[in-house]
Amino acid sequence: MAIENASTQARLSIDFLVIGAGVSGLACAMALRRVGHRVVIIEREKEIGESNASEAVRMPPNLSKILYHWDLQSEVEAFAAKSKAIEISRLETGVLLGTHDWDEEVLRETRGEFLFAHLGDLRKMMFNVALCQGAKFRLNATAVAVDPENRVVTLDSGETLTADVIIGADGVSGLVRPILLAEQDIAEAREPSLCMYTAIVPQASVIKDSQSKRFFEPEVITMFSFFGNNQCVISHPIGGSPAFSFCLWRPWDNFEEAPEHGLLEALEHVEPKLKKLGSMISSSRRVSVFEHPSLEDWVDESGRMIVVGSAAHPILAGANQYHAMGVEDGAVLAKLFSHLSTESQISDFLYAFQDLRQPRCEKVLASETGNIQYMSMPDCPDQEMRDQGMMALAAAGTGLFDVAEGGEESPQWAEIKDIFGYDAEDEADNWWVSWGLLKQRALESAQNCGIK
Ligand SMILES: *[C@@H]1O[C@H](CO)[C@@H](O)[C@H](O)[C@H]1NC(C)=O
Ligand SMILES: *[C@@H]1O[C@H](CO)[C@@H](O)[C@H](O)[C@H]1NC(C)=O
Ligand SMILES: *[C@H]1O[C@H](CO)[C@@H](O)[C@H](O)[C@H]1NC(C)=O
Repeated sequence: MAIENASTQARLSIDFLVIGAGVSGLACAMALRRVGHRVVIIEREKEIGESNASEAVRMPPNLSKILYHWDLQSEVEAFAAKSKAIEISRLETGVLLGTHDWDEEVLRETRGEFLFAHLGDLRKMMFNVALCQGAKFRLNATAVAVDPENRVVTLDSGETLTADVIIGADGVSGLVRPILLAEQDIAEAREPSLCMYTAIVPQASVIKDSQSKRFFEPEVITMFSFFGNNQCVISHPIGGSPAFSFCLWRPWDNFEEAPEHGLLEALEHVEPKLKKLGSMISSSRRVSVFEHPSLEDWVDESGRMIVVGSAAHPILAGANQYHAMGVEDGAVLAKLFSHLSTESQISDFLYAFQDLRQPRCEKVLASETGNIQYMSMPDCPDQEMRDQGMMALAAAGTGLFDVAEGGEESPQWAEIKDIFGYDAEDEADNWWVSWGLLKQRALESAQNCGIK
């Protein structure tokens, strides 16, 4: 496995303790090992990826770009399907609103690819790489208490672990986020606004059916997006053990106890091909989507504990950027800590991490929330305008996000370029050059002058 490539090694190596081996925790572990820090990861699962084996993950160009930069292109290609296009239709009628081919512009400009896979496959790959890089895993272990002041984590077995920095990568309902919320007197959200139904259908069932098999053209892996009245669907093939992913958002409903009824109700009036696909779903998950309050401080009062991934900046479930934000977090954190040379920089770097990541994550959250609202706009004059506009582009043979002849770039396209093209590691380098380096020089010259 090719995991080594030239990256700056930190002059001072320290110990990180990561709580949670989800995508963000694993990304932190991989990235920090690459720059020479020691990492221990605590994970409740006995085997990485076992509980997420049948969940789909969409890896937008920002995410794939980082993994490629870490020399993992062939590992990723072994289990991911490359998306070539997006197709948008009305959910109720199947009327085509527009299409767009990704490969030309997006991929050239963003240096990544849009990939679809099983979440379990992605996590297993990241786990294996982190293990080869020397990260230490404590599987089948649950963190039950954290003492940030003394940097001690207690496991369910009673054992305690210590480190220089604790990273809370344990999600929105984990152990670490509530500690930060409490320090800041912020109440967690209780009222769900949306729910998401998600399911995976085996490829064999889909291609056996004459109506559904068009969803599965191996030559052109397409993301099918359905805009409906108050609900919307994103569906696409996924690589690895070939399957088809189905994701539906609708206003929060009362079917928590019996999700199959909620999905049936949601699919009652959808176009026939999708309805057929829905009938092949044997088990689905229903996820409540909350609008979480934003954490003001991602770094705990001790200056030695930080949150990443959805523990820091929860994005609505199923969003394209859900896992990408966690991988970006790992890339930025490690880029900063590659410059570590004295202990006093540790909390500076953690605060710098927050400064770099918070505005980006807020922008992405707003964009992703806006996308779901745009896709599930209730039938109304604005919705008609949206659909007419898209159909006019399609009739003119223009891709949805293309600049029309003599026209201006569409706002959606400008936003997609901005979100997909962000270079997490460049951002961290810029910070180091402008601020970190300045401070380090000041520190060194103070030391040279004998000032402490
Ligand atoms: C992975 O599985 C666990 C356990 O079932 C679940 O709590 C978690 O939400 C899943 N992860 C994602 C990203 O859905
Ligand atoms: C996991 O941990 C529990 C106790 O915490 C133990 O009983 C069980 O045998 C462990 N399972 C494995 C596979 O190690
Ligand atoms: C994601 O891609 C967009 C568009 O290319 C880009 O602007 C953004 O910086 C990328 N994000 C990351 C974290 O690389």
